[in-house]
Amino acid sequence: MKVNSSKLFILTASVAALTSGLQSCNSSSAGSASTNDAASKVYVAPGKHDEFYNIVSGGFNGQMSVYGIPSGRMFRIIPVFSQHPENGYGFSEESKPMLNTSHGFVPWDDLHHIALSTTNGEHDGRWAFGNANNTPRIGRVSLSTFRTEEIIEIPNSAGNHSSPFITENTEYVVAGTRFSIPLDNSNTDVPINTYKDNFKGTISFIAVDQATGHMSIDFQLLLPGVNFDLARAGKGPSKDWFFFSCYNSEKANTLLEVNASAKDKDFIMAVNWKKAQEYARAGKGKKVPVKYAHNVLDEKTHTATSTMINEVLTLDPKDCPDMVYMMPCPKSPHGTDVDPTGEYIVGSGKLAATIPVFSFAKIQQAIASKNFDGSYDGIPVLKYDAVLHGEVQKPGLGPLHTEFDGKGNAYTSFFVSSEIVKWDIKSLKVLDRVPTYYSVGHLSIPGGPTKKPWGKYVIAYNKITKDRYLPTGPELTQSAQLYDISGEKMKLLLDFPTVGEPHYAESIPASLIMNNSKKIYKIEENQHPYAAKGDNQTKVERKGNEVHVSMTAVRSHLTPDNIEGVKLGDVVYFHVTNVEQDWDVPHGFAIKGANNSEILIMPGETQTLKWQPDRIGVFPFYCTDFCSALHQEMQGYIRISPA
Ligand code: CUK
Ligand code: CUA
Repeated sequence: MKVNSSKLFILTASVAALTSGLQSCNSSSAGSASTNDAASKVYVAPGKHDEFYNIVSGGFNGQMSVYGIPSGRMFRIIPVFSQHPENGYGFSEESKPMLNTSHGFVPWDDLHHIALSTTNGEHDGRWAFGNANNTPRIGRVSLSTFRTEEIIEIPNSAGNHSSPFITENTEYVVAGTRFSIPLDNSNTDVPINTYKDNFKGTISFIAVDQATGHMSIDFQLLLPGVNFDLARAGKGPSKDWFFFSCYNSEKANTLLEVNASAKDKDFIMAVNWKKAQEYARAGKGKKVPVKYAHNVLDEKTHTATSTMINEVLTLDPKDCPDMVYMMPCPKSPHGTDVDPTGEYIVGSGKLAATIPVFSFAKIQQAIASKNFDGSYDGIPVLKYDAVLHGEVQKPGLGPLHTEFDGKGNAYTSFFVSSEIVKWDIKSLKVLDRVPTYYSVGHLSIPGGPTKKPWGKYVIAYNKITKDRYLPTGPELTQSAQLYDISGEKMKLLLDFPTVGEPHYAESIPASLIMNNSKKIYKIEENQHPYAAKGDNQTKVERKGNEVHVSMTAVRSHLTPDNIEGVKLGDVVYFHVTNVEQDWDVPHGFAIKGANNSEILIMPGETQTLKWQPDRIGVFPFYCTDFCSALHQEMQGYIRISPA
């Protein structure tokens, strides 16, 4: 926030005040569509569907959420790294192991980036990946069930920000550490000011099984102690490469501006991942001891299991020539984005007054000529001028992230000057600019990071909303803004508030979701050990001081609904199976005094609520989800007697 000078803010704010007054009579100069025009473009009539599904990161909320575009309506919150009492995620016995880590149970995180799976560089609607920034992890959400199916922890990492970006066919998801640290298996109790000697950066390449989506860390690159910020894989001609922005090339252990921004340029690191993969296969790597959790949801039992893994294969660029190169990039690059053709790589130096655009063809020539600009910790540095396609001059202040419309245009967000700037990738000419309200972070164009953007809209995710909404206490909502980019000039259509702090988001056509969506879990396929697939299978079983209740839920009763024979000191597990035949009738279950949430059970599945009664008495339980006219009748009692 330091760089967002108040003067600038006042400037944008007054432009905003001006435009809101003028927008209906003078739309083009303000970048806003006229009110009627805008309303008709975002209006989705009752009963009609949105054109795109926008999967938005929840920031410090630790979830993803799903919005309709162009309406901006929120459809669903998908918990990934945070417990979610609404559906019992992270509370039910089945889902708790999903949040296990080498540090134990970690029920919160900070999710910044979404990566939707692609095939041949185009969205395929299979999975959404998200990163945990704080306790390094990657989560994978199924886009057919909208559930988190897998979470893998990343060892030798601290601040998993440069993640989870994917290769063209979702072969790999990457995880680059923001904080360099002493590696897990080294002496980690070192003075912080020995950073330069003891701290390392790493990038993990996580292989994705194409049939199941299951992730495994294939190898990890051991790199200089810079801060990796963001990344993008190449596509088309550059598809074997990955590009990572890095700041703090000074390797300072305190990032007061004088330290971290002392140098004129930081780097974008180019990694030939195909080559890295070959080195890994050829035995060039070294297995090192680490400890990390790998949590997978079983399809048949809907139960997550957590496995601890004890080693990782590391590759050192010193042993692997022609694998990693550094490209100088003006000051503190944040985003690095690759255009749909795969030829242009756009850097965004937060503290630079230009947008550098690199050419993949030139990078290849520079590597072939071996005419380097020295090396950085043994990694060859390419000459800036040799790899540069050109710079967009004076585009705005504080460039962060760039998206593409597939028509040769790039759209870059400017945090400090609160605007989106549209420019031509080939000529580097600025074509248009519109204000955002205010301090925009990421942008998202449907299909924007793929080979085939759908174009049509750009969505800005803003950090600050100031006067856009009535204050809800000192905490205002974060928000998104939708702009029409179908014409030459961008036009603001809609503001919509978001849940949590949105960072990156991706949109795909609703049809992709419709085709892949899973509607029902077949009860015949339910292999949960405590499933009761009909009232005749319900039971109350004692195992020592554990009492397992196999219960059914169906409109409009819970069976059994009178439970006795349980004593204080027992631990009760309510295993509730929803035996509905209709796909859209979930039931809930909650009990008085439980230090837990409810559970929400989809038709065909079994979910378990654990409860330790704290006193003698008769306790009511009930269905929490209004499921039929006899919903209130879905209730029962459990009696707790003295031990
Ligand atoms: S970051 Cu949020 S505005 Cu964490 Cu991708 Cu750039
Ligand atoms: Cu079942 Cu309400």
